[in-house]
Amino acid sequence: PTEVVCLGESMVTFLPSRPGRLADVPAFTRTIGGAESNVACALAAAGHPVKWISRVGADGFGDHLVEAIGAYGVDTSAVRRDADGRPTGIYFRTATDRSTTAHEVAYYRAGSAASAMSPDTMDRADLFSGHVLHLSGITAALSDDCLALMRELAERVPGRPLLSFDVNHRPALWRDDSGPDVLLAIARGADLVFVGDDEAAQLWDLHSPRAIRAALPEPAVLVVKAGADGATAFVRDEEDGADTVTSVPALAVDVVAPVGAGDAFAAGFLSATLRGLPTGARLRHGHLMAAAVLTDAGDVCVPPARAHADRLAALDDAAWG
Ligand code: KDG
Repeated sequence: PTEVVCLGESMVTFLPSRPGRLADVPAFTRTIGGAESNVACALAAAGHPVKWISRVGADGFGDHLVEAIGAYGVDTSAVRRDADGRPTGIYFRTATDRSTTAHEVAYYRAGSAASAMSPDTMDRADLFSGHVLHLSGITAALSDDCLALMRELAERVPGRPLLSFDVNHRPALWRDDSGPDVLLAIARGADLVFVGDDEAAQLWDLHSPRAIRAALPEPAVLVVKAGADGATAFVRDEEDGADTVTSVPALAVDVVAPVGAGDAFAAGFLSATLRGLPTGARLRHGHLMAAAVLTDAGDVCVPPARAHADRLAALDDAAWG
C-alpha cells in the first residue's frame, strides 16, 4: 500500500557546464527536478512505498521524467500524458560562481502539461490513496486550474489523508501579489507544514518561529527551517492543545548546490514520522537527507540508506551541536 502520494510538476532540469550568464553557458547537463517528485524520490530511496502524481507532455522529456523518477522506485502509474500538445516543463540553472551555491533559474513551464492539473483532470481516489498527501506552494502558482486544485485539497474533508504542505515560495512563478494570502490559506488547511524562516519573513513579515506559529496555529505540526542554523518543530498535543517545541541544529556541510535541500528535509522528516520516531529524530533525519542533497549538484540524490541514517541520527548531541 502507498504510504505517501506526492503531487506536483516535475521538470527536466539543465545544469550549467560552467558559471556565467545564461547567454554565455555553452552546454548543460540534463537531470530532473520538481519539488514534490524530489520528495518522492528521497522517500522511495529510504524504503517507503510512494507515488508521484502529475501530468507530463506526450514527448521525450515526459518519457525521461517518468523513467528517471520511476528508477528511484517511485510509483509513476498515475502520471498522465497531455493529449492536447502541452509540453513537459523544463528549466535551466545558471551559477554565479564555481561552487554553484549562488544560482538563478530560468523556467520554461508556462502552459506546460502539469499546469493543466485541475479538480477535473485529477482523480481524487488516486490523490487520497496514501497515508500522507504531500503538496507544495509551487503548484498554487502554476495556473488558475492548479490553484483551484490546491484550494480543494486544503479543505479538511472526511477521508483526506494527512496533508503535508511545504510552502516552497517561488517568487518568479507568481503572476500577481496574491501569493502571501493564498499560501497562508493553504497552509492553514494542512496537518503538517514546512516553511523556511526566510520565506515567512518575505511572505508574511514574520520573523521568529514563535511568531510564525502564532500566525499559523491550525496544523498539528509546524516545522520552521532556518537553513544552516537548524530547524524547530511545533507539535500540538491533541489532548491539551499545548505545543511541544523541539529545535535541532543542522549538520555543517560544504554546500555544493542548495536546490532541493528543503525537499530532502521534508522527505527525512516524513520518513521518520511514518516510522513513528520522536520529534528530535524526525528533525535529524530531515537534516541528514538535506545534507546529502546540499553536497550534490543536482536537485535530488540518493540519501543515506536507512540503517546508515539511523546510526548518524543516533549520534550524541556533541556530534550534532
Ligand atoms: O525545491 C527544488 C525545486 O525548486 C526544484 O527542483 C525545481 O520544482 C522546482 C521549482 O519549481 O522550482
